[in-house]
Amino acid sequence: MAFLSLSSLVVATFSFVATAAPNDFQKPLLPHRCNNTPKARGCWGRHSIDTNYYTDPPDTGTSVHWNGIRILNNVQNDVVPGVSQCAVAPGGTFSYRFKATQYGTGWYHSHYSLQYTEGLLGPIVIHGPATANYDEDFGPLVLQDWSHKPMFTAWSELQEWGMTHSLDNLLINGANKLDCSTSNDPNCRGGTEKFKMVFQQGRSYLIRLINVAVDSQFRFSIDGHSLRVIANDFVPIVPYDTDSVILNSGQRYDVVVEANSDPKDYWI
Ligand SMILES: [Cu+2]
Repeated sequence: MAFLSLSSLVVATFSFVATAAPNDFQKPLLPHRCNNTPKARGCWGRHSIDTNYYTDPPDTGTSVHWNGIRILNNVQNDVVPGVSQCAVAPGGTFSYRFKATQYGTGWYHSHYSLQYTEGLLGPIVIHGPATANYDEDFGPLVLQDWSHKPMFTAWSELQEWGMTHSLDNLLINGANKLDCSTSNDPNCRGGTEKFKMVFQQGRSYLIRLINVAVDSQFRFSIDGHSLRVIANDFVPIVPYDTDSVILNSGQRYDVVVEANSDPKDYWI
């Protein structure tokens, strides 16, 4: 999680160490093979003219997008690998520098291939004024869809056979429960807990909703409570009350919830 305070910090710097995480789409790094010299042009470190890029995929880099953040006159920090920067090599570091000229709720995610669907993402809060009062800033609620099968595998199946893959679960701040006892999917992982938040009656809470899904739209609501919407993406808005908000991928809503119902459990 990354938090910036707009009043005290104008320039934000983020450093990321990119590592090649082994999973089923990446083979272990190939051993060093040869040097490229005037007399051996066919060699290029771990790769050569004989490298089969279908069976020996090149090392995976990364880059990190500051979703929704304005990167004015600062193209080299605008994250698109192969366009505004080279991908950060495995084990390498890269510092992004930008001016935080907006405030509110955002998120960052890998801008390289499908990495963010495997978890390379997180929320960003840039603190600033609000259009309505609240007692407590609860922080971000990251709404996510989750595939048991690695998305790289699902994507290559889609390319090869045109199979559609619907995602297996939905997560709030990385948590949800799933009963795998009736599933024949070997990738199913159960035994986990649902996300819970605890309110104190009479207090009001700012909740920062973020949809980071790859393939899902969310309608967010809390039974027995209404939501006072005070910001959308990085734009403060005139507050309005509603029972639910709809978020498409990448969108954020800041809502204030008053704990004014009977003290008991309510479904999110
Ligand atoms: Cu983005």
